[in-house]
Amino acid sequence: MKIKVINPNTTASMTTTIAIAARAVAAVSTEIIPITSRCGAVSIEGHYDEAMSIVGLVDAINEDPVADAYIIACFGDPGLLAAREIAAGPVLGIAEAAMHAASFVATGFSIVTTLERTRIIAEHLVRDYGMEHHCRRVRATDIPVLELDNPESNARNLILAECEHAIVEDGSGAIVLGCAGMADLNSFLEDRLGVPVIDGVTAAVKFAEALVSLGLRTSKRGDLAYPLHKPYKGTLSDYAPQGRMTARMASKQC
Ligand code: 2AL
Repeated sequence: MKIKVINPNTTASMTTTIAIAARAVAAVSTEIIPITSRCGAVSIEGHYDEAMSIVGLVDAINEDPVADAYIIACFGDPGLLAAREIAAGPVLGIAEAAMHAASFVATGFSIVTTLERTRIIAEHLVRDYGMEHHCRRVRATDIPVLELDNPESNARNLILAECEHAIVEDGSGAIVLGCAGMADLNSFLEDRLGVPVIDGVTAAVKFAEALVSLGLRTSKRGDLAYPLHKPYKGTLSDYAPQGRMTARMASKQC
């Protein structure tokens, strides 16, 4: 099966980190197709960055080849429901996947993320996903997303320290990593913390494989039906829904 793993920010080196993590857990028969968004912010750290990332995400879903499943590799899960509207196969957000995985292996988990503002966004997601009973606390490290990619930064030690606080102070039995750029930290952290550490990229790959193997696709009944055919005006006119076939959208990428 083919799984597109879409980094909705425009930093290719982060996509490389994400792709390595995804391929490390994928089945031999799974082809991971990593995609870096062609337009938008270099890192996604707020509501505006998220909103602006959705056009690039739509392009990535629509471009060839068609995949069996899609993963939005950003912890805000930007555009998740819009992506489900346009895709036939399952679409998973890494925050959603990680929280569900954590809820299977611990009665309480903490999320350790980047900036204070993304901490608040993650709290919204906890509520949206009905995870309030499982998530004990969302913690920020004040590390900008691109610093995770900088080998000179002290990011991994700061994240380790915050995870240690989470285990002791929150009484959490598992840690959810709150950024796709942390996808390479799993074993470093797990070796030192002694609790399950869940990165959403790898969790989403395994859930996507399971859903595809079960023959499950995105429901096209109700609000996840393909978008209604209608004109769009201005700079988004090329993104007007064409019904099921989105070839025109695919040929007019941002
Ligand atoms: C993210 C992420 O996963 N990628 C990105 O650019 N921003 N999320 C975050 N919470 O920092």
